[in-house]
Amino acid sequence: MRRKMYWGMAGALLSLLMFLAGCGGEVAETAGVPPETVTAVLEEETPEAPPAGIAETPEVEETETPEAEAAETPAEGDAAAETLEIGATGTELAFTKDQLEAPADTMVQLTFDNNATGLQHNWVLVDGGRDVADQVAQAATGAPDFIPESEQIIAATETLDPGESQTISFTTPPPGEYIYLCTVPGHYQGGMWGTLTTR
Ligand SMILES: [Cu+2]
Repeated sequence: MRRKMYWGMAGALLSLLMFLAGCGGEVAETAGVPPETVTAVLEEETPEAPPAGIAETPEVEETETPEAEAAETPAEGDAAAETLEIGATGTELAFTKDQLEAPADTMVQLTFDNNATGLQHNWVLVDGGRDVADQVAQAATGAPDFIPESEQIIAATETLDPGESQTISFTTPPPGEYIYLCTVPGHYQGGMWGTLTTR
């Protein structure tokens, strides 16, 4: 009875040892994870350096400066820098001045006062001398308000009734002498003209 138990226990112990040995052998074979695998995964996740072509320097657009024009010298005061005054009085076919002077190529203001008695008058500056004034006066006869459409006219007031006044602005022509006249029929021929000298 006791012997059977011994051998039985010994057999069980042997079986246990063999089992443990077997298990240990299996664990040792499967537990080994190659370290190279982990390293390889880590290297793949490392972000790649950007290609050299992407790192281009962004172009800087040249921007216009709208302040440049605004910074120019303001033209304030230029319009009224030069003023001229002329008129007509009574029943004379004549201007109050037969000579005017002004700087050349300059914006000027001219005021024409028609203080005549019962006569319409105007003030018309032509681009030339007496010959040009003759042509304009002739063309004025049939023109509305006696002001003909003409490239030979530099500046003109309207034809004003007695007591009316008008101020006009215009750019004076290059240095020279230019005829001004009244184009109401018969007035230029009666002597209503003068000379503007620009310097
Ligand atoms: Cu007149």
